[in-house]
Amino acid sequence: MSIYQPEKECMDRDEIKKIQSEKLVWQVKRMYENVELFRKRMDEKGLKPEDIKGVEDLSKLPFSYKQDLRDYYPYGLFAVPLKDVVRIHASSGTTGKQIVVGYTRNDLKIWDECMARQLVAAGGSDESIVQVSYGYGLFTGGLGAHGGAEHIGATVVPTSSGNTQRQIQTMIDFKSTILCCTPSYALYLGETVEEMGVKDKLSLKAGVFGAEPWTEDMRKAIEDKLGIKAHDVYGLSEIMGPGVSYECECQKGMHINEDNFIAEIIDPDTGEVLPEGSTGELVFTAVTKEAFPVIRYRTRDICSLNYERCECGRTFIRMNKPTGRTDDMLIIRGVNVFPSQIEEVLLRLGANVTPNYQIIVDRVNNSDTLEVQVEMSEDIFSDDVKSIEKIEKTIKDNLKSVLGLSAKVTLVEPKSIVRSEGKAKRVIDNRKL
Ligand code: DLL
Repeated sequence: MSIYQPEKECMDRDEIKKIQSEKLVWQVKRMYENVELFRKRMDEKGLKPEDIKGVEDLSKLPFSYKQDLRDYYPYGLFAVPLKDVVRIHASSGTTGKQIVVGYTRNDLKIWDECMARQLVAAGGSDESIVQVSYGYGLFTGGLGAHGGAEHIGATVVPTSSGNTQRQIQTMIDFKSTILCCTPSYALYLGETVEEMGVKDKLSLKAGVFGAEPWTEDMRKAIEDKLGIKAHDVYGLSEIMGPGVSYECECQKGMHINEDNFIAEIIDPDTGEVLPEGSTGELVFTAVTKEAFPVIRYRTRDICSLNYERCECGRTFIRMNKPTGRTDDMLIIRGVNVFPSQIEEVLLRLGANVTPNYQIIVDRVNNSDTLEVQVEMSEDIFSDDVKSIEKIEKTIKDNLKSVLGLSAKVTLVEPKSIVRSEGKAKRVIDNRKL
């Protein structure tokens, strides 16, 4: 396997630290000048940009949170004028309002480079035919993978997600060699390939899968069904999108693109930085991002970092697969869903339903399913099937427009959802991970 930018990906650790320090000092200064919230938080801590001299001072800096993006929606945290922003992406917030991120031309170049490193680590080159079956649009998956593939000169097949049988026919006819999509979609594609009996017609060699948690068992199943090597890729919109970290041929954790992102593991309750190798909340500082930079961003992902040298020769540290989250965000078919978004829809619809609801997530035929059970109000409770169906449809349509996902909606009798004496347990997640 080759390495896309060995001069960067295999840099001496001292060199990485030096670069991170220089860029951090630059980033803190410009954010202090341009981002009101950051300046306010620095002032509250009695910190001036001059107090930050390098990575050793990182832990002095204030954290940033998903809530900040909501409070400063849409553009309030940008560090450049909008005329310098060439792309916007967005992702689910905790309520109906999305969180918005922006990129300058240079940000896109860096993103392309990071994703290019992933694709080359998966065996990609200018001879590859890369089928991008992540969703295109405000979600970062489609255009993120697309940019990386073009960057290495590969031939991109931008199918986006869905239309599974046609997707497979395209894969066969266009001789796609690398597949990029969510692992659950990869598995679904693999099963459909089996059903269609066309595995021997595929030219696929590798896959780059991420945007949601997946297990080693799932990896084996995907590799087996599609006859490929499956690589894990991690990222989040707030930091960049896919390619914040990437898995090499060793398949033992994802190398963090440390020339752009500094990772820390903290105790989610106290905010203390934990010793090397500990499991805790992953925090990122984006030192090169121009349009939407973040310092010490709380990802809410739980994982650990691996500082051991990797056999592939890359010197960037690796993050292990995230094992969970510190918040209640669910990832359903690759889409981020907060229970509060569902609650908001129900409250908005008012009288016919009560805010007593239960979210049931499951995996059927390797595809995630979402069911929302909602209690009817006493007034509407009747045997009139037509009106019940109408209400169910209204809720379903509203959920679809807010979440971007189809959910099964079932109205249940008043007082039939189990009441809790403590915190309501709104979510039943039956997926085995
Ligand atoms: O999911 C970006 C992405 C697109 C990553 C395509 C990889 C491939 P968001 O929609 O903002 O961005 O969701 C970010 O998804 O905080 C994690 O909880 C989860 N996540 C992303 N990649 C992985 C992964 C994209 N490889 C959130 N393993 C993150 C586990 C992942 N969880």
